[in-house]
Amino acid sequence: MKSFYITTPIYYVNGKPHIGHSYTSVLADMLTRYHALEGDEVFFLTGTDEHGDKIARSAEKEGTDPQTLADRYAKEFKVLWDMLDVKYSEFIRTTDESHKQVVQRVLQKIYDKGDIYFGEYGGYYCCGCERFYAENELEDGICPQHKTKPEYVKEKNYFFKMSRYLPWLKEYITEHPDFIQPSHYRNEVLALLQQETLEDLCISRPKSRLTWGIELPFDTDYVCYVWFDALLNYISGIGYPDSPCFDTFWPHAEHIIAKDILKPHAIFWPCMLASAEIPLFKKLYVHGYWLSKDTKLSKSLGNAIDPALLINQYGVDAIRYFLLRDMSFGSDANFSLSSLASRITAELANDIGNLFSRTLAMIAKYCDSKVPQPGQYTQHDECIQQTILEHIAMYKQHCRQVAPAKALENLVAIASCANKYIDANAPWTLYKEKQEERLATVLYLVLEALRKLAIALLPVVPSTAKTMLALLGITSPLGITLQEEERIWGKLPVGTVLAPSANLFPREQWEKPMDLIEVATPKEEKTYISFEQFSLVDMRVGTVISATKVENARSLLLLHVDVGEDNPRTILSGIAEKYTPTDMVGKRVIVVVNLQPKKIRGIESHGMILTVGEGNDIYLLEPSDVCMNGSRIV
Ligand code: ME8
Repeated sequence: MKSFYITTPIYYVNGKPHIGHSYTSVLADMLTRYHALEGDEVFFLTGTDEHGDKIARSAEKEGTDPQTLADRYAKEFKVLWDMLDVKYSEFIRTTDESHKQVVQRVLQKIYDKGDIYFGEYGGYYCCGCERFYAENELEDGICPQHKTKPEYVKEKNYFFKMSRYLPWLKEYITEHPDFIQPSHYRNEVLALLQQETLEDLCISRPKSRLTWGIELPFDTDYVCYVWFDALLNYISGIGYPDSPCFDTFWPHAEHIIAKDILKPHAIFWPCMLASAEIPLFKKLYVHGYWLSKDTKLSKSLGNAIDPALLINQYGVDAIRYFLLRDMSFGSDANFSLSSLASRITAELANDIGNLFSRTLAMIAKYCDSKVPQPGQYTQHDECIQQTILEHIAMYKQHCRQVAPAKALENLVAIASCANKYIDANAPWTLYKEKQEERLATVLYLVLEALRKLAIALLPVVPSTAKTMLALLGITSPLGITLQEEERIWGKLPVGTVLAPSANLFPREQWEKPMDLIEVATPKEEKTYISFEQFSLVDMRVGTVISATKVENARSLLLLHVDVGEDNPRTILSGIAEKYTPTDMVGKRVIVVVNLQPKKIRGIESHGMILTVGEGNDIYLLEPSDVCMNGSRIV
């Protein structure tokens, strides 16, 4: 029995999952289901990346602690994976105790062998990416991913001697052309390795700046850099170092990621493994971005689409199918509701759905709802049979090579081949002319094509494919396999009683009014509130009387604001990356005064200052000078 181990990135817990995350996870799920149908022993690992600056800052901004934030979003991911029928073997969270132990163990091992040293470093730090940038990597001083200005940070830290392993890595990637796929990403990595600007990797953060991380086992004043911690999930999640599961699956590890995190996976991770004397993973598969109007869908850019709304409108299988079918693996794809609707209408409803319903209707009408006994195949029949077998073989090859869109192309081709075969052979005429044997042969051939199609669709649209199989009289999952399906023909037993008809992809579902779905598009992401609800928000004009920085909280200022009451209000505001205390004194602000008081860092905050943006790109909303303190905003 072969083993198959697939991973997705572990996602950050600073926001809800969107279509981009859904794509990677649905793809990993499809491949897992595919390999299981091939008889392989499978393991699918996914999870959440919960430490680091980004999460600490998000928690601070939301007025909560990082663990609570992580718990909330880890749950959101799990709920979505359930909705999307994504069946992982293990969901790892980097705050799991077992993961922390693995991280500390590996750090100690690398430290003991002399691959970690202490030094000083200055660089441009992008919190969104959780990494330092060299000046020449920035575009006009701006992070190319997040379009924000990184801050210059200089501090003493621990460094991993990555440079020691780079020549080996370059040679390995050169000699193993399949290691990183598709090949343009491999070339990108080789170009990076060629530049020789790669430095050792800073793998710590001083606790004076960040406490939300795994403590270094050799210096308790520091926590581990989040990427070093996160990448190790791929081995801690299967029980490194001594679980049999690790021995079984690690040699077969295949990672799926998008191009945003190519460098950590293609460079940091192999070097970390080499240093820790752990064998390299098998493959790295890199896909492009889902875009909305040519811009990457992302939490931080605020244009993310809520998959739950799409699932409610179109059904889970239609969404899975669309994602896998519409992105050519390795390239970017544009997400739009019109491409979604046209793809699923054309292929799921028309080609595949229609084929099922018309065939079953004919079996009911002409064959008493039973699988007929075929007669002799003509040369044309044999040719069609051969074409279908070839499509199954190609489908399997594309699945093994992680080319989902191409794999699905082969399945659509089976449906269209069968539809054309029906049209060419006109079973309704054969029935009228009482050519019973020919009628039975034609319909049997189509039913066998349907059986193969349904099995091959199991990894893609699991619940619809199960329904398809049930319609064909195959109700038990036992014995369903894809093995040999590119060679054998005629497994559908003659005499099986079939369902009279089927409406597998009810088009009314996605042709109903689009209002619901419009809510999911970026600009109108939120649902409406009533006028009465809005009028409950009490916003007042105020003036900042005093301002101080909150200790150990990078983004927080403690303000006292006069909002026309007897005493100034104490308000904590996450604006310290943009505004200094001196900037703030005397500033006119708009304050939500009836927000429930909240304790942050031991200080109770009694209101919220209105701002636009985030991080160091945040701006205060300032009222006109003529407005008195305490005036209500209506
Ligand atoms: O990077 N198109 O987490 P993350 C396609 N925690 N895929 C997308 C996408 C888009 N627009 N947006 C996100 C992290 N993805 C780290 C990973 S792994 C050890 C640590 C998918 O929440 C895609 O798989 O930012 C991408 O690589 C991943 O989500 C990034 O998720």
